[in-house]
Amino acid sequence: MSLASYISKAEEVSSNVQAVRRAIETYSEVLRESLRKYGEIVNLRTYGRYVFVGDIHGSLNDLKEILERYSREQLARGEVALLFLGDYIDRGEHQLEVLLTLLEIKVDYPESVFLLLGNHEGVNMIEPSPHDFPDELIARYLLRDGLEVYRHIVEEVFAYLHVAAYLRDSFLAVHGGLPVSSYRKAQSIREYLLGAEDHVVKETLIEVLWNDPIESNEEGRPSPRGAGMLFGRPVTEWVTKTLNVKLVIRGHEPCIYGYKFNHGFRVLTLFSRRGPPYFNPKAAYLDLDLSDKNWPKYVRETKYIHLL
Ligand SMILES: [Mn+2]
Repeated sequence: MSLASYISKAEEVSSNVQAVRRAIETYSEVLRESLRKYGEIVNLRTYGRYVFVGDIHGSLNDLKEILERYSREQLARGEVALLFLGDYIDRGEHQLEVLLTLLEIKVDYPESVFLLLGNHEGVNMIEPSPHDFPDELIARYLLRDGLEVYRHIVEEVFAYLHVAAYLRDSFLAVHGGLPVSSYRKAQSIREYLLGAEDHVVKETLIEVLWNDPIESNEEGRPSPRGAGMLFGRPVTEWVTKTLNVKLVIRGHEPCIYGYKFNHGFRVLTLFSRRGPPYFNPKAAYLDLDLSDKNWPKYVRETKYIHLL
């Protein structure tokens, strides 16, 4: 059965505020367990297919088109792992349904589905980028219940999302980009992405969620977004060499064709929703088969990039 069937489950849950409250408790338990088992930086199996999906921003139609192409059986057998790169909410018309659909799939297949944190999924230590998610919830459940559901989602769901996915010799996936401040200093991937071995440094996490690549030989410069940095080619060079990865996969930036490459095909951006307010005519996701030894070449040739 296609994964798009989870959309009707999400619609059913969202139609009743009590059902949403109960579902959030279940999601929170499943996400906490995933975080306990895999850590902030998910390290997965070294074989099989990985499907990377970029920003959805509340676009249920685009998500549906992607989910229709995969089945519950593929997740159950561990043939396919789904990695979502964050920014499920903000701006779209069906932010809650998008979020609930992904969480329902996670509940059923916790070892085959991973949700990364986006800059819009603000956790307690980071102010969410101004987003209209509370407005959607208030319009649906009215002021008191709407704000309560919002608070529960931030504290019980967003707080337990993974920050990155990493597979040595293969890829590193984050929402925004590569931090400039911890580059060349860090002794481990955790220190590089989270700032320290035993806690999370807010400034470094902000960079992971907000940074964008820039085609430049400088290390970095402040981002015009007002948060995070633009990271240059030397940062990508250091990361691919030191952390031993061939490809950095990230979302965060709208692209006309749904994807773009930077830094000599070593940074791939995926944007997986179409239309206003970004007006990109195409959206894209990546279906990577790691059993194929030539996968980096096929990614460059866009053989593994699928368009909507
Ligand atoms: Mn973003």
